[in-house]
Amino acid sequence: MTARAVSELRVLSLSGGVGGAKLARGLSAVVEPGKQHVLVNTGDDFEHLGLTICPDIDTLLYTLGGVSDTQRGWGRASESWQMLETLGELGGDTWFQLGDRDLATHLLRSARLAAGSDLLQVTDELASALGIPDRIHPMSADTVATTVHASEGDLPFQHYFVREQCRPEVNGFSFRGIDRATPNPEVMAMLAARSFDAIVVCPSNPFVSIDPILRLPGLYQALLDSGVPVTLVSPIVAGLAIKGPAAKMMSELGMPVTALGVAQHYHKSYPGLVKYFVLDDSDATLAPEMARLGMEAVVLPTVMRTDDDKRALAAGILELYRD
Ligand code: FO1
Repeated sequence: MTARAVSELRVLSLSGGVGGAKLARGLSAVVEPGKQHVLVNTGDDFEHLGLTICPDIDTLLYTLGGVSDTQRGWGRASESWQMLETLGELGGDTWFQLGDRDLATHLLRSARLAAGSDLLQVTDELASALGIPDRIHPMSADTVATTVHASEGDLPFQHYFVREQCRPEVNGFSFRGIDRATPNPEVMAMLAARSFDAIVVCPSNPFVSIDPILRLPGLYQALLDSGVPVTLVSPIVAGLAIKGPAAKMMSELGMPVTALGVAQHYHKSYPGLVKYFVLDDSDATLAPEMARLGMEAVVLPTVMRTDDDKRALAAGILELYRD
């Protein structure tokens, strides 16, 4: 069998948040147009000011569309804030910052949903409007809402993450509606048809970005049955989360705040799922520990500052899948 070019590989990536979107952008640059399918978390979604807001979908849309604010990681570049400023003057809620350009996405999505489209259709429409060559698949068309169990009570995800700035101490999470939610049917059909050559879990928050996806009824089993080796990129590098509250959450949950702690979480929650565990160069000494968890450690530079970094990490991962 001639070794297939990395660019021809059909990739399923699982993503949520800013870190995940960065690797998805790297994968998009390495494979041919349409070869990457991104299964994205919707547990962060919420209704706000009468609008349906889908932050992880939008972070992915803007990042893959090349229009994201790369400094913040979320929202659009060249943004203005006239609506938000006026909303504040009128006494509206401004804790969740909605830029003028970003608002167009929320208005269009909310209007389409109100007119009877589902989240999968609306996301396809937005992705093609942004000229994105990859397919972006919301994890489900059904509503799944992440609740953070914190010292001061239960908080909807965006209240925890944005309004409270991740300050509350967490002791667990739940995903309202997940038991009744149907995993994205197109992705499930592609898994059953063995349509993927590579499956990559991006360096996203394990608890609030990846768990909501993997906990959807039947998805974990479908990944196992697909016969495709799964690669997971650690979101913890040298004991720190590159962005977001993953390290703080791990510490509050009593887990070791290391890449090994991440591997142990996935080994316990999803036995047999992860074949390749990607460690950053700075964590290379942890490699031997991975074998004990039935995982093969792969050491690569995983901190993505530039588009070249993203592409290099994506290429390094996909090398694992060439025949
Ligand atoms: N994150 C913040 O920390 N503050 C915000 O005001 C904020 C607004 C916002 C608006 C649209 C959007 O798509 C994302 C936004 N985010 C904001 C990020 C959002 O909280 C995401 O849930 C995180 O990226 C984690 O996934």
